[in-house]
Amino acid sequence: MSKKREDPTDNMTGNQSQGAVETLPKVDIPKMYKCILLNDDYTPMDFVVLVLQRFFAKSIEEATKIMLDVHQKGAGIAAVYTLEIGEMRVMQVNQFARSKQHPLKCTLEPE
Ligand code: TYC
Repeated sequence: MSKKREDPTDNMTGNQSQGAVETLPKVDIPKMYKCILLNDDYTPMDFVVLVLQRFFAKSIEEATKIMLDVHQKGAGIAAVYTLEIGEMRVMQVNQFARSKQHPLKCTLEPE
C-alpha cells in the first residue's frame, strides 16, 4: 500500500473547546501530477496557445505566457491534476497534436 498523506488543516472543528484532545486529521490529499509541455521547433505558437486554452482552461494571456516560457526554457507546467485527470489531459493533447500533424508532446510527472 502506498503511504497516504493527510490534510493538517482539516478536522479542526469540534474537538478544541476542552483544549486537551487533538484528533488526527481525517482526509487524505490525493497525490498530484504535473502536465508538462515540451518545446519543439515545428509546432506553431498559436497552436500551443490554443491547446492551453482548450485543454487546460487558460486565458489567452496565461496561455501565451506559458507557451513563451516553454519555448524559451524547453519545458513547462501546463497544469497540475490528480492522476486520472492528468492522464486524460495528456492523452487528449497528444492525440489532438498528432491529428493536426504537429510534434507537440505533453507528459505527466509526479509533483
Ligand atoms: N518552439 C515553437 C516555435 O518556435 C513553439 C512552441 C512552444 C512549441 C511551446 C512547443 O510546447 C511548445 N514555433
